[in-house]
Amino acid sequence: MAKTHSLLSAAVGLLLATGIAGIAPVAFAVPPPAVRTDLAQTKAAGPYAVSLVFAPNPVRAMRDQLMTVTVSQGNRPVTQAVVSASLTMVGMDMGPNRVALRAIGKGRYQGSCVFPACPSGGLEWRTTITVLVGRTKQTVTFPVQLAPQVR
Ligand SMILES: [Cu+2]
Repeated sequence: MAKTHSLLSAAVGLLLATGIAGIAPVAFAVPPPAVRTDLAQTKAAGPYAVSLVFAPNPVRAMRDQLMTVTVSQGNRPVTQAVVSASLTMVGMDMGPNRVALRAIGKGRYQGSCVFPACPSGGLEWRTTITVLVGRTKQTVTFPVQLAPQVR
């Protein structure tokens, strides 16, 4: 049984290898983004834990991207913050791109943004989140890897 199974595995493996080899130029020309924007990234910003997630995924230039930021302190949601975001391209000044997020409850803040298409084809961006609570401002920066443009 074990032998049959391993033979079957080998056959399936060969089929897969052949299949993958056949589409290799397409499958490997576009590597998956290094930064998973479908998973919430969480970082500390002063006393707060700030997480960021984008939808849809992967993030692409020139379309509306919903940004959801969650702010908590000691596992309790921070609901009274004023949260905004600033999008910057790594290595190039693409002009100011600020996003105001609105509170949607439970320490979550949401806004829509658009990453411009870079003439150089650069896909590496950063999102800097500003959390203002009272007069205290904290900022934290997350990497954002855009997926290549579909044409
Ligand atoms: Cu650029």
